[in-house]
Amino acid sequence: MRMNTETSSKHTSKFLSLVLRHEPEKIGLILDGQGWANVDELLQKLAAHGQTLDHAGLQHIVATCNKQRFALSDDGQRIRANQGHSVTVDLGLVPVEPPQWLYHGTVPRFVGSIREQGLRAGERQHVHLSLDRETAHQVGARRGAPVILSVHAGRMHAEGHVFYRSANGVWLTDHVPAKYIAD
Ligand code: HQG
Repeated sequence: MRMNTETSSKHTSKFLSLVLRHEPEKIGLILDGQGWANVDELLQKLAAHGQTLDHAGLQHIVATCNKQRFALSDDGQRIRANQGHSVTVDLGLVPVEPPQWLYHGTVPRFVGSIREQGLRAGERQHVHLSLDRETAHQVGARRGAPVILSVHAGRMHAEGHVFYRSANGVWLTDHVPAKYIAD
């Protein structure tokens, strides 16, 4: 069955997330220290691995991705993921003061462990937090019936924890100790 354009673009976008965040080696791609890949090289390597995409197609994905997962450099010659990496990259994130409360969407099976250990980054470089409950709900719903945890980010910040905001508005921190998660 032939995929329609939207499905195919979503599929390619997911594959881009995979290679730009987690497994660039899957297509022999090399990311620089800040997570950038050369666009021409990316397109060549995607094609060599059966994912044909041209410059216009790539620009379309970057522009229409609902969560603005990708950024092109000003000259358009490089691309990187805005957040979510498991490979070590320096996104040049600048510490910023968070709002008093941020939210984390998860599922019931993780809550016991989270209450004990706090929120851990796991495979990723940071714990991901959302500005509003609705977004956290969507994040949690990827795995099942969502549970939304409220994180006292203002207090964490006052007590020395560092927060960043990614280019697509996700709040990031290294670890959320359990005491900052509201009951
Ligand atoms: C859970 C998507 C047990 C945590 C989303 C989560 C987000 C623990 C899972 C972004 C734990 C990690 C990130 C602990 C955390 N014990 N479980 N101590 N601490 N967890 O995917 O936040 O579509 O790495 O609750 O929209 O779900 O990829 O993190 O369920 O922004 O752009 O461990 O990924 O964005 O899962 O999602 P993830 P996440 P993209």
